[in-house]
Amino acid sequence: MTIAMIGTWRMAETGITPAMAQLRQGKSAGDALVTAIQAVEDDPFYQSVGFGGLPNAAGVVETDAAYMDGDTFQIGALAGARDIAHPIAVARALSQEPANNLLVGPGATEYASTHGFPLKNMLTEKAAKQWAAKRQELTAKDLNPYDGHDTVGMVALDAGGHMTVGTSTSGLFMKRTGRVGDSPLPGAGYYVDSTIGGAAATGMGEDLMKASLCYQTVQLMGNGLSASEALREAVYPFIARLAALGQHPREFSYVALSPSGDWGIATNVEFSFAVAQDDGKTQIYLATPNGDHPDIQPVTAAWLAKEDAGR
Ligand code: SD4
Repeated sequence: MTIAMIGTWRMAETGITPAMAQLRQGKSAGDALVTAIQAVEDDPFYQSVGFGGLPNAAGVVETDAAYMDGDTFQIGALAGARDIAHPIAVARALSQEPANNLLVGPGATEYASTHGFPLKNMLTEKAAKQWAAKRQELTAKDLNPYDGHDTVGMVALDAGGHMTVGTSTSGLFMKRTGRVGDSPLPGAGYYVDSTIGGAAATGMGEDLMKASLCYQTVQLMGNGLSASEALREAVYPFIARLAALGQHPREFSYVALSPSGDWGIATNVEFSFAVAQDDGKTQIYLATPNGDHPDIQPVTAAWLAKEDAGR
């Protein structure tokens, strides 16, 4: 049986590499997914996920995360959550509850603290400084505050053919308090069915949540399309539709994986992602949109050095 993982952005590699070692030892797709996403959450170098994530307009880090089991369709998610060190681990625990599967704000923090999950101030000094500088800049000029956002979204396949999907993000830099993106929303931010495959999204949540493109991608894969074909059919026509409605579509990027290890991506912006299969090493790729398909190249050493500069 094939084992595989795919994840959004360069940061996914940080988690996929140790998680693939676990899959090779026979660990489950659920354990591997949490290991992978937690590694990204713990790394303050990545400023859009977990510890070190960029804060909201009030200077507070609020996280969104989700976990889905492709065997059972159990879903757990949290939104606008504060002080939770490992949102993905809490999302997984919530997926095992019979109800109360999506918790927001203080409810999420209370659940984490009463169920033994570590609490932590997620704001680093570096992120606080960036917030102060951004606030000054925003008052001085009329700028779009919502840059500096990336979700880590991953799909995992274990040796037993089980699949999981997860997302974790601090959302948009300078978002309003309580703002929630697509990442905790099933169908829009993520979806997985172990008999068909899974998909996860990153980009501008306000646009991504206008359709359930992860769900649609999985259904199209179920109709026999490859991961790439399914994403192409789901994603690009929707972006075109938004444009036709005069809506100026913002960033849309997706990863998808099937139980045979077939993977694909779709994007309307330059987008990096990481993939690993069987005994192979984790490969980071860079995709550039080209009409209704991406051009995909392995990243160069120079690209990686630039991306990791300042680490
Ligand atoms: C959100 N989709 O909160 C997330 C952020 C993201 O690339 O993925 N940006 O809207």
